[in-house]
Amino acid sequence: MTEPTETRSTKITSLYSVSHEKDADGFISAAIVWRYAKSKGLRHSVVLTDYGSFEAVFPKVGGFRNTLIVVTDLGLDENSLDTVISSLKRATAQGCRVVWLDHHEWPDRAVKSVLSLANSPVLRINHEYCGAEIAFKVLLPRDEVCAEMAKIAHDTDFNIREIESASALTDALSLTRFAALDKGDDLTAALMPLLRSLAESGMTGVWDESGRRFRDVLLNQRVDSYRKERLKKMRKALAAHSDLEIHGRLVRMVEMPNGVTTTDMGTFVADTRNLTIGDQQLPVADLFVTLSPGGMLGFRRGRENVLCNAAAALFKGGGHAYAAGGEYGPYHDFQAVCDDVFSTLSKSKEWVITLGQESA
Ligand SMILES: [Mn+2]
Repeated sequence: MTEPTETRSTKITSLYSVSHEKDADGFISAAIVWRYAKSKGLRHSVVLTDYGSFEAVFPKVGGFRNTLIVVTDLGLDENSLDTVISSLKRATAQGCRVVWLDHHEWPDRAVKSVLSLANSPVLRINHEYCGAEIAFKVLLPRDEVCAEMAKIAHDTDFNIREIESASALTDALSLTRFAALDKGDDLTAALMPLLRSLAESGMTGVWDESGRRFRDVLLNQRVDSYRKERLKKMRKALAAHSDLEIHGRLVRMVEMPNGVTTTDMGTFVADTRNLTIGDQQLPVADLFVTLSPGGMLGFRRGRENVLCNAAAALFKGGGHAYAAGGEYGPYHDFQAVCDDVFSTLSKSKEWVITLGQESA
């Protein structure tokens, strides 16, 4: 790749970073991009966003000049393609250059549209790595601080959970996000102090490895109480679960409490130690379905005998075989939704992996 800061006719003077607000991967990607901007002496600004909010971010970019626009850990789908591309076209006509680094699924049309932008756009999509690993490899492959952060992002993005600081950072981001949503605060602003420390000094800037705690005492306390509260909520939600065996697979539905992520709930119910309710021991479900307060459905699996994405496709959604999301819509009665979801799942066998197909 030619240096992103050089274009034929103009000199890039600043960098605008757009990254995923949802998790540690997007957050760490933003920290890596920030370090890159610093290393090149570029003025830097950043916005964290999510799918469905591109319309609030990209049109602004259309007014930029001589700016390197770096998008990380976000895919471009059909829904927002036209808005995003028309803004980027205006930007590149004014001397901007686009670098887009991601690991999600992209429709062909989106790939072609980004690659057809002026000023030699860089587009790297690789499903083997998380977003932060790609940012590290492409932008600052010799930076030790970025190397460590990319490892941490990998641990949380692939839900490996072997690195304590990775889980802690994920929880710190979740609690800040839930608090910002609650108060109507701007999330990028709420996360800026943490992001700045991370970009400046890497993980050691925010996390004390020997004390196994955040350096920010208040943040550390907030993470502790968030975890206690979350555990209580998850236990309560699980106690009110609804089970049904469909096509020989145990399907379990749980109503998501506020302030808990689907990934956390999915990890909680996959661990048999959490499945004792009173003197009853629940089996791990094959397919696990969460219903969020807004009527969104999450799909996770306890065994590799079901396809989460195929189940989610029955509810206007999709994703991976091991994790997917769909939509139910507004609801009042949890049990009525369960009956409805169970009935839809009974009518299709697409989501069931039958014997002999399991390795496929
Ligand atoms: Mn990611």
